[in-house]
Parts: sequence; C-alpha cells; structure tokens
Amino acid sequence: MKVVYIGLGSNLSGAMGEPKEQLEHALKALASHSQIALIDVSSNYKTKAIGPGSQPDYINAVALIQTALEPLTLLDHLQFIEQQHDRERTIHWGARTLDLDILMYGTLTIETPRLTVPHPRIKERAFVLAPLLDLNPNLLLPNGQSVAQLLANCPEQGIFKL
Ligand code: A4P
Ligand code: MG
Repeated sequence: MKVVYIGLGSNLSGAMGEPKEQLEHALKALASHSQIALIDVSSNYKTKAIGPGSQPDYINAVALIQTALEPLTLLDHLQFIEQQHDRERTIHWGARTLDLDILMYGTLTIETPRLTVPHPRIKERAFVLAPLLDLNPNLLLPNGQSVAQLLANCPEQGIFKL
C-alpha cells in the first residue's frame, strides 16, 4: 500500500451539485473503490482561480489515501470519477466541474507523457500547499524540500480556509 495525496478542485457546478458538493461526492467515489482507503481530508479552501479569463473562485482540498493501485491505474480511476462529475476538457486551466490530480505518490518521482509526479506545479500553488500542510505539517517532497517552507515562499494567492 502506498500513501498518496490527491488534489481536488472545482469552480463550476456539475452533476453532483455546487463545487463543494462535487468535492464531497468525489471523496465518496474515491472511498468506495475496493483498493483505495480514504485516510484523511484537509479543510476546504476558497481560492482565486489561476488561469485565463475571469473565472469563479475554486473550492480546493487535498485527500490522503492509501492504495494498492499502480500510478497509471489510479490516474485512470481519477479520470473516470472526473467524467462522472461532468468534466469537460476544453480550455487549458479553464473553469472545471472537477479536477483530481495525483500530487504525490509515496516518494516516487514519475516523468511519463501521461503522468508527472509530484505534480509539476505543486511548489508554486498555495491552494495545494496549504491543504497538504493541514494533513502533514512535516511533509517533504521526494527531493527533500519542505512543504511548509515552499508555502512560506509562495506569494499571496488569495486562499481562504473555510
Ligand atoms: N497529468 C500529468 N501529471 C498528472 C498528475 N500528477 N495528476 C496529465 C493528474 N494528471 C496528470 O490534465 C491534463 C493531463 O495531465 C491529464 O490528462 C493527465 O494525463 P487535465 O486535468 O485534463 O487538464 P488541466 O487540469 O487543465 O491541466 P493541468 O495542466 O493539469 O492543470 P493544473 O495544473 O492541474 O491546473 N486555480 C485554482 N485556484 N484552483 C485550482 O484547482 N486548477 C487548475 C488546473 C488551474 N487553476 C486553478 C486550479
Ligand atoms: Mg488535472
């Protein structure tokens, strides 16, 4: 079993309701997989959208799971859950009903066309770093960088703990 951190984000309503409900339902869908144990979930954060145009604020959170699924099998499952939540892929960094990212997978570093772990933009995004710290104040990236230190170095990004 590997310890895996999953980033959740939504700034559009979808099949399961408003962004907060989309996240709650996605967590239930994750936990219902026989090879995924949902261990802990961060607080929800209301965050300013990073991306093109004017977009609604996001709700972001991070889940800590344990899983026996291999990284690409887990990614397949996350994308299946996104589909159930009306996810459409149109504009890069555009508004979305549900985004599920693999932030960290144990201490693995993966660089393949379909999957980069740790998530390539983890270090500059307060909306990922703050909920990661909720779950583990001593968390280190596989390269030894401290998540707390990275957050301290992040410019203010309009995140608000709910
Ligand atoms: N992919 C590669 N590595 C990973 C990974 N570690 N986890 C690939 C998940 N997917 C990964 O993703 C595109 C492709 O990335 C996938 O098919 C997968 O093979 P996507 O979800 O289809 O598209 P995207 O999310 O628009 O692209 P991208 O580049 O992953 O976006 P980001 O970096 O995830 O940013 N602002 C706020 N406040 N809150 C947010 O949550 N999210 C984004 C999306 C932008 N602005 C935001 C937020
Ligand atoms: Mg994504």
